[in-house]
Amino acid sequence: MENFPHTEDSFKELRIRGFLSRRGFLKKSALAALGSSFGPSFLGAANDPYDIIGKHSGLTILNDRPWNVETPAHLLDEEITSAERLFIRNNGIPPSRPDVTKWTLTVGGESAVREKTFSLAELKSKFPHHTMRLTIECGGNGRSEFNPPASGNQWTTGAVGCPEWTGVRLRDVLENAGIKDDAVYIGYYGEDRHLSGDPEKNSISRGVPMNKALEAESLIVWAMNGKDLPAMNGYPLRLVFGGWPASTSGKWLSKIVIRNKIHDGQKMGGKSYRVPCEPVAPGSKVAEEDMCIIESMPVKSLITYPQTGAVIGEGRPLAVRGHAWAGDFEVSAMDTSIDFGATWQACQLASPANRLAWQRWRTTLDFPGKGYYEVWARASDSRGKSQPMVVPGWNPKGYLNNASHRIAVKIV
Ligand SMILES: Nc1nc2c(c(=O)[nH]1)N[C@H]1C(S)=C(S)[C@@H](COP(=O)(O)O)O[C@H]1N2
Ligand SMILES: [Mo]
Repeated sequence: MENFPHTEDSFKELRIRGFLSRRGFLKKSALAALGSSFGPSFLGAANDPYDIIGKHSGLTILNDRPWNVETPAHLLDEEITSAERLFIRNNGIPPSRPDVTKWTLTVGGESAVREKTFSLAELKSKFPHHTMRLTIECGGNGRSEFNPPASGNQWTTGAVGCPEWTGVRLRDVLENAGIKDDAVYIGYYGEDRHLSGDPEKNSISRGVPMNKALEAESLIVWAMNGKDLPAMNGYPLRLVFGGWPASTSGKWLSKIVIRNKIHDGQKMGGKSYRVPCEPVAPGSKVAEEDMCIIESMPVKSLITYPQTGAVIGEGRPLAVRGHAWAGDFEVSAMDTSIDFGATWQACQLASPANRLAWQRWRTTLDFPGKGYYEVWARASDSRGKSQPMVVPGWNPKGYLNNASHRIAVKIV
């Protein structure tokens, strides 16, 4: 199988907007040039907060101060997303060279019975370890397709991944500090600094309601795929809440507060990670009090093989595959169409490795003859909700776009 010679020109409708923005394109070329002479991964000085050493050179850079980097769909084909391919979404300046022997996690807040502080060694020795695959997806993944456009990182489809995480249950740690009866929410604080450099300001401090915090899959982790967390993905400690906007999965974690009200940290209010409580017309102005916090993410899927632009010989069946996920729920059906949604064909769909892990789907497609085709993919969840074919629910910050993923295929 080969790729189209001029994919970017031939398939305007499938273009990746962020990649083609002049700023993004120049940066990517400069880095690619560096990468090609020194090896497959991005370069940088170890532990520089502006360094993304170890990341795959095929990732798409949306911003470098701070780093916001996404993964093209075909690079997400792995069953378990590798460290070098997991997207980066930074709101501030990550800590440089954290001394892990001195790193501590404090649990407190008005609804904690007592304040407790743990070293990493204590966390690892006091509580049972759990290893799980959990899907994290940025609430703004897919933002680039909204019209009128929404400000923020212009994610296409790649702010998602499903690595295997190892750590302790958040529940066990919260219970060790003691949870008062009036607890309703938890909030996190990380050791990254605000972009202004002001030490009084947090770059982000979000959280989840108690029922999500106490789930068996809600983890405080120090390892990803059996190794230390990558520097840009929260080393040495982070939260992971599978299926919820990944902004809840606090990185460089140093403090958790148990709250008697909805956590009011940085990026909990205003338009951040919130959508209109009632649907609004595209371009509407929405008052802050009419915005609701995003919880479980909607059902979604990706085609990870083949890469868009594949060229296939006539008469040859094409094996197609990808992943599907559905927030707090399970994906129950997966279908593909090669005729722009006129007809659909059911795919094979695997069970998740554990709750809140993405699910592998596969199918084999036969094309009726030569020409241009698109493969469209549509996942449905256990509640009967499916992915829409068009960009759903315009909202001021461009969250929750779960429109069907499409790739172009040419039969010759
Ligand atoms: N401390 C801290 N935690 C954070 C962030 C951050 O900027 N600082 N970004 C959040 C957002 S918006 C997302 S989408 C995820 C991204 O996780 P990743 O960079 O490991 O992919 O981290 C979340 N946790
Ligand atoms: Mo995010």
